[in-house]
Amino acid sequence: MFSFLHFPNFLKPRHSLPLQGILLLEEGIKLFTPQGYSASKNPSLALISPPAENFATSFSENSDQWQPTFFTHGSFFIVTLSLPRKVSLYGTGEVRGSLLRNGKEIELWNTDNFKYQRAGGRRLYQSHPWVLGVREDGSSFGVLFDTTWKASLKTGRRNIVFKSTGGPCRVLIIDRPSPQQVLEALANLTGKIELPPKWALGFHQSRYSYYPDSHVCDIANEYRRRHLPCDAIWMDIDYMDGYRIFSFDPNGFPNPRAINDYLHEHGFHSVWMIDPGVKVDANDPIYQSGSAKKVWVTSKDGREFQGLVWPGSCSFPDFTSPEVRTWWAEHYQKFMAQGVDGVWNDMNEPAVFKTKSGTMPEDNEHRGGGSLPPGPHLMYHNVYGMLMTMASQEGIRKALPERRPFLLTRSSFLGGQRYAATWTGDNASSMKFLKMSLPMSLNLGLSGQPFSGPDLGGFLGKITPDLFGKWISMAPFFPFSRAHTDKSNPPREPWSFGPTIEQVSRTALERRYRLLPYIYTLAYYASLRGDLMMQPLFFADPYDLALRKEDRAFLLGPDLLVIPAWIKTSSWGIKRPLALPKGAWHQVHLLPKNREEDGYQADIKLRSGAILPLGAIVEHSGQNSSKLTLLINPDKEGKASGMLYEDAGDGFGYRHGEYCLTRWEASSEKGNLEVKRIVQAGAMPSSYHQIEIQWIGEKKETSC
Ligand code: NBV
Repeated sequence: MFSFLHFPNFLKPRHSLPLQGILLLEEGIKLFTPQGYSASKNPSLALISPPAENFATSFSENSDQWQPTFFTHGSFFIVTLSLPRKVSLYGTGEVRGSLLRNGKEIELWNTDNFKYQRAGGRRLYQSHPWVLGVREDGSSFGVLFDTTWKASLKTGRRNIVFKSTGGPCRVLIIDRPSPQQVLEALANLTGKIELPPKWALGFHQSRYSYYPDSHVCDIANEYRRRHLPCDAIWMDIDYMDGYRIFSFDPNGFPNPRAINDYLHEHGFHSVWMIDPGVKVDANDPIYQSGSAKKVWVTSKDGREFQGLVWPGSCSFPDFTSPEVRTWWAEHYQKFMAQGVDGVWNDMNEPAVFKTKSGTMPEDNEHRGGGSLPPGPHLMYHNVYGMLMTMASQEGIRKALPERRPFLLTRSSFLGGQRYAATWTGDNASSMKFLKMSLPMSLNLGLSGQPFSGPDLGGFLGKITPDLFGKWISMAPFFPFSRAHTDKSNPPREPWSFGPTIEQVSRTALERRYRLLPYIYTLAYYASLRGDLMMQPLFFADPYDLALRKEDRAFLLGPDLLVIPAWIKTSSWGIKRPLALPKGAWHQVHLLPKNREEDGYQADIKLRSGAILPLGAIVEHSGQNSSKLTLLINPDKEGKASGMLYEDAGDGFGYRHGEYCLTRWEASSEKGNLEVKRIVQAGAMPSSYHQIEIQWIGEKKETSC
């Protein structure tokens, strides 16, 4: 059963552990503490403010209540929780496979997992010890196993079994009337995303690697020359000098400031990669200062641990220590001063080459500090990436205090959304991976991380023009929208596949930019309340059981239903009929109909009663247009409403009122349409002066 956590103690007896206390954190949120739990052996990194240990003493005698049971089995700690009948399970983080997580087994051990092949894909780059349950009646619960140790999670028919290599840990259960409310509570407990700069919500072009710097400029030029919208170009590891982090290759990237200036002049932002491994090199300033400050993770015998990664032998900063995080953060000062806009943290599981485990030994030692105790790698491995992003975010923030940080990470943990957006690692260029990318981002959202997306096009393997067309047709809808590919592949930019696919790409990218005012509003609500940007279909109607396992279509925010064209045209097609939410969802077009009918673009439908704000077609998010289109789908009473968030697109002025939150209300009475603009909050005037109304249904007189 638990192949991953070997069972030398298989024959050992189980010992049940009594409950020490139940703490009611707020109505419907309970924290269960087993006997033997100790915060110093099981620090919480998921929760923003973990309740102090001694609070959990209000022992409850009520054994009728639904609660977890705790055991020890040899050296393992086990939690089981019985499940209600016909429950639908979700979450469990970044996982391959279907949206519905019933009957799955996953391993919580962050793993560099090329093509998701290792361990059958049961463990990937991130760990989320979290399950979301939706009962038959639509009410919902969430279970958070509050531990960072290596563990496994099994969602059986009758119960959930969580098995950890750490000692007794606390379990938190949230019970709410709907899944949306459970996720709002999860966001309050584990944190929300930072409001991203607007450019980060545009389209991104990446490759491993654009080299030398002139290649970066060529890509930027082609995008503009061909009028293909794009906001950012990404620099992968080859920009570095011998893969030394925070350095630039003197031949290929002698003047990074000039490249960044060039990109900025042409309306692009730049994102540059930083890995955790520091080359063991007495002449490298990062290694020198790190060694002087003794920042490295050590082996069991107390000696500096070294492992192979891109630069050769590397040492690894021990991000569990606040002093080490501050040391790390300081390096961003000089780096960001080169005009770097965003940072990409890769390989931070951490990946270590030529080892059986793919990472550092489990008995390596971390020093901890602040609220974190010292502990073995077995305890800190799963949060190594998240602690790295915590330090990176601090560094970017200090280096550019007037700008919103943008950081992308491969490895993370429950709560990691506080520090970075994420992508789903090294996927492949196949239909299978394209299909899988939808439930992957959906389940990341259902685990508290709303800002994610896959490598569009797929990272590994060959691609046909047709398959690229299918991938790029999804660019409008993933919260994080970036095309990326491996080194061994020929060019993968939209124009590399001939004029037909270039036009398909243009249509897809223009659709994203038309949707940008809506997507930005969704990001605002994700940062404010923890709302999901990309949502599963069952959010539209948690009572409709037919929607519970549908993962071929999805929602973008609450108002747009997206049905990929490829589910109709490929062998992934409709083997079982697509389950769609009931109600008058109306098909809408963002561009002239004939352009959208190219056989690749997804159908999109607007919820009855919704108003969708659309921007003009621009080539990047910094290009201003004062024209806003409101697409209105009135309900049976002829009414509709929608929200629109606007601000400067970057900086923190919005925290002091420099934003504009508008509620649009539309009604139709006796043949007269009325559209009202109600400024709900914020002191900034709207930047939209020209409002175009598109009323779905008959054409009528409009006043605005
Ligand atoms: O830095 C190179 C790649 C990167 O392009 C990719 O996105 C990461 O997931 N990186 C992994 C290391 C090498 C992969 C073969």
